[in-house]
Amino acid sequence: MKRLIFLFTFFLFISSQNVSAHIEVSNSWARLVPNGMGALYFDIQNSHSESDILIRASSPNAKSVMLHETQRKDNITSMKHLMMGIKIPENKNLSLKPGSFHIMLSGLDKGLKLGDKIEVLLEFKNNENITLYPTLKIKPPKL
Ligand SMILES: [Cu+2]
Repeated sequence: MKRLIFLFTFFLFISSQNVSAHIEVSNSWARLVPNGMGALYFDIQNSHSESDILIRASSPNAKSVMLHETQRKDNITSMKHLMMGIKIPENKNLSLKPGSFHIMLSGLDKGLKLGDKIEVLLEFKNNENITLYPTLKIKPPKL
């Protein structure tokens, strides 16, 4: 019981640490590809004087959600799983876009179709979590 109270107090302490919201996410959309796979893209604006890290993403609509970067070497395209997260430099705008950083979705709910929205939670090192509701598309929306 003591341990529980300690954990609870610790949790209160953590949640009272005011993590100011300096991360903004916009223009989110997700590409739906066959076999329950998909990729999520968006712009992240870090308006803080310190860098931040997108640590992980998760979704109730997908079995697996991973941070990826598409890389091209000697005309071979591959995807790198970014275990350490994606760094967002201070006072910078970082775009997750086709051919670059993206969130890989696999095992998407069956029955999802173009135009549907999914729910994705983003967790940052120094910012509160952000929930996105990107629409499933095939091609990037014209911005
Ligand atoms: Cu990928």
